Amino acid sequence: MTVAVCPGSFDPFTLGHLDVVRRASSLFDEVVVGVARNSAKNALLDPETRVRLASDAVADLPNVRVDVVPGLLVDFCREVGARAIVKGLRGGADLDAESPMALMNRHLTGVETVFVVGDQALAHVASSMVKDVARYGGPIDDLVPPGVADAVRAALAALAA
Ligand code: COD
Repeated sequence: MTVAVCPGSFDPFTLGHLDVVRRASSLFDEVVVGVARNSAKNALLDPETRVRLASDAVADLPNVRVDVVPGLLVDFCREVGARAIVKGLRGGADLDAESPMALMNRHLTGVETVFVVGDQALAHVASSMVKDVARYGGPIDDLVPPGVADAVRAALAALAA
């Protein structure tokens, strides 16, 4: 059985992420969506909320589950028996950002990274932009799976209170 990990901050989980996970689920027997910490980013949503929202979004994919990555991604991959990490590309900038991570992860344990090109119709969708649009009261409901927009607005409101 081939297992792959789809990692990300997922702060929040978007339709772009869902597109990548769907593609991975058609390539591997089992896919574990790994909610991880990116030390370069300050998360808006807590890990439990990110796991819940991602789990709801992938509920119709029987070979996909969601879990927290507590530390290094390569350790998590080893723990779940993953042969590959799957990442999504929106364009050249993503490849530039992802290549050093893929090389570092391979250096650490030999795990390979597989890149899938995402749906061009979602190439503008990024968690950071979704949060920014929401922060200024813009509509984000058609950029994220059901339930995510409300959670983002609630977290932003709590931050402002
Ligand atoms: N279309 C296609 N792909 C997309 C889209 C879209 N619209 N939106 C996002 N993606 C892809 C991104 O390119 C990325 O591959 C993935 O989805 C996740 O994106 P984010 O933004 O949620 O997650 P990142 O980039 O912040 O994730 C970085 C990690 C958390 C995976 C990384 O920091 C990590 O591995 N952390 C764990 C600790 C560790 O091992 N660090 C060393 C890493 S070398």
